Amino acid sequence: MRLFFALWPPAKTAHALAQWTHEVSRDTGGAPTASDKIHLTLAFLGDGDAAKAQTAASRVTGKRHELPIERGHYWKHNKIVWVGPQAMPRPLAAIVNQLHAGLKEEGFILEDRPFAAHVTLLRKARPPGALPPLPALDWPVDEFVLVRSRTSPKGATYEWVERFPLTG
Ligand code: 2AM
Repeated sequence: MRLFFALWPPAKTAHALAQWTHEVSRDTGGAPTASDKIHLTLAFLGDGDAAKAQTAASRVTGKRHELPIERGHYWKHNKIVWVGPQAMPRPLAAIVNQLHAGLKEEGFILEDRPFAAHVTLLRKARPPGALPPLPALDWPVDEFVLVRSRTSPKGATYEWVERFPLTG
């Protein structure tokens, strides 16, 4: 069982991303993320105490904003195709910084590497040629969620533990 915090896109946005992924996969092969599992991870906690994570998250005061999905990219080191913003939106950086600081105060040990806002769409993909242009997408960030992930031979199932609305 693993816990993580994430942003979830509206269903329409997820479908558009899934369609784009399908197009990419004709070139690269690989395993696409199911539409309802498309997300952007804010913090990965691994196996931890959900109550402590909830305490940290409830202290975050963030502003609502839009997440621009402007670029697609391939990471050779883990063979994933992902999309994300060109630059980290300031309100999102503020949320991530507060969340990470709060989680550390609650005793979580987070990864040392700098946070990279990415939405994984294809795993085990071959390097793509040119990626097709991304569709126009709306991804309003009104809340973030604490998610419990259970892995089985069939893949991961996600269960939302709590939603944290942004009020600013
Ligand atoms: P990924 O998409 O780049 O694999 C649930 O596993 C989410 O947590 C995924 O979005 C995953 O990112 C992210 N994550 C970050 N660090 C992870 C780790 N060490 N193990 C598994 N997932 C991790």
